[in-house]
Amino acid sequence: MGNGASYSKAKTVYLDVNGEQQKIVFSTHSSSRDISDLLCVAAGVGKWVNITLRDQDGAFVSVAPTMPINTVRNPYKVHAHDQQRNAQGSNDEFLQGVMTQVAEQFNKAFKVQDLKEEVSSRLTAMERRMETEGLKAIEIEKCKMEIGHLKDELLAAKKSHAKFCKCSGPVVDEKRIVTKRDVPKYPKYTLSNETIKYLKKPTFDIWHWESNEMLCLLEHMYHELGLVKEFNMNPIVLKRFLLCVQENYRNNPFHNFRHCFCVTQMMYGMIHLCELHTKLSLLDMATLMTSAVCHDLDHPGYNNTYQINARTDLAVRYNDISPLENHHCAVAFKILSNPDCNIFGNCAKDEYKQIRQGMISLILATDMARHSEILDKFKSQVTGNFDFNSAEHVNSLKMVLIKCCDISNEVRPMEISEPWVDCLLEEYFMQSDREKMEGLPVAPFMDRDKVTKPTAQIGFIKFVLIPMFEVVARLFSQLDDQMVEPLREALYRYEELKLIEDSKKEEVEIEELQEEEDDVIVAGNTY
Ligand code: 0WF
Ligand code: ZN
Repeated sequence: MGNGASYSKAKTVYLDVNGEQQKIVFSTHSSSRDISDLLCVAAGVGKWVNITLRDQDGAFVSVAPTMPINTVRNPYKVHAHDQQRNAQGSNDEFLQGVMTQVAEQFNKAFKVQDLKEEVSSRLTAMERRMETEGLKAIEIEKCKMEIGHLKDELLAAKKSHAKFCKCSGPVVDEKRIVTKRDVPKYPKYTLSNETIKYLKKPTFDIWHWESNEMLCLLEHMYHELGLVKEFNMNPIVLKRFLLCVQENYRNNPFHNFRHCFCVTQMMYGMIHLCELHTKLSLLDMATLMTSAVCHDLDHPGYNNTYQINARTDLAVRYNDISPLENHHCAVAFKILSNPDCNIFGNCAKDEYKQIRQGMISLILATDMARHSEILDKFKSQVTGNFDFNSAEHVNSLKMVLIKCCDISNEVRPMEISEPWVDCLLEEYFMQSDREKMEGLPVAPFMDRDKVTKPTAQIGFIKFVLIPMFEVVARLFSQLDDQMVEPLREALYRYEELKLIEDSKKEEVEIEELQEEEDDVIVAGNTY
């Protein structure tokens, strides 16, 4: 079975730019906008310029990831139309460009929610551009009216789509959550004793299982920990709850259902490794496990910084305060509000209240912006005298535990952890490409031109992961061998990899310098 990463194909298209031959290479996952931007670079014009392509017969060629490839002998002729510069005189053309771009988005066959986010953020960017680039007031009004119409159309499209498809968009706005397929479609598996044993270890191969199998493993964990019995859960409701959770994770490169499974499996492993059942209540354990299962529900693949800077609906709804984590949590409770999926439906009112409070606290704690606040508090409790009878101390411990599990990939063996870095970088690059397109700030660690696997991981392991796991290991010394040591080994490996990368880079630089020097000598001899 594959590692879950989706790789795109590269396409090469040959161009004729005023008689000069050029080529562009793009991924089949690129957007039309990315390809347009590339064409602008190839044509040596600014990004505001509209580019059209014509083939040898003079026919227009669509600028899209699906565009037909050509050969070096039959390049597409590039025509640049500087609409923005002439905006005062040809505002209709500019508007036409805006409309075409948005219409293109309508034609894309992706989910309406993605479409909605994409179009709204593009519209916001265009609104900003119009205002900053000095169009006449009357023209701005005209553009805004068009944008208003587009937004209405989008809303109508969203509504008609929602009638047919239960799976689209954030579920919090819908009345009742239903799963697309009910439990009879969810096959029953018999787990081998070996699987049951390894499921408790950080070395468990999380790539080996397809979705239905992961559901079955999660179900096993609830039974094995005694949660089904303790909370009088209906086993079918548990199956339906997990199925509904799985359907509400999106297919992002990183923040997907397999990540949910990994975090929950690590939580299950830590519960066993630290023998938490001897220190915490079953209610705490149910809170830890269910928070892990729900912690990234409906993650859109773009982080809080993007949500806030792009002023998305989520950022507006949650006033820029942990918009994603608030959303994950709201979706979790929307799922639980359906009696068919409510695994805590048979709990006493007070128990449910405690579980709800605990889950909110834990899911919100996964916002990395709160990392130091949460870790510093826990460190001071551990440094003093950690009290397992104090609700405040135990709450801190649970917050740190979910944080550890959430970012624990590097604790796993290298063959298992490494593909996750590729998945995360794929997601980060999608965000930074979009930020560049929309004129938003880009974090260096997300920038495909700046980050490499070792540079991304070294700082993260050294300054975030090891210090956090070391503090938890002061309470549970067994974590030293099982978790802190593998992290040190991962750090060493990435440092070695960086040395190799640096020396390769140096070699290339020396070669380039040498070539430059040779050119100077040749030039010197010629003249
Ligand atoms: C790629 C790297 C990174 N590495 C991981 O193993 C990992 C696990 N979870 N996450 C990870 N990020 C993030 C997913 C969402 C939140 C956490 N990132 C971290 C970044 C590049 O670089 C740093 C380094 C130090 C401090 C802050 C960011
Ligand atoms: Zn997560």
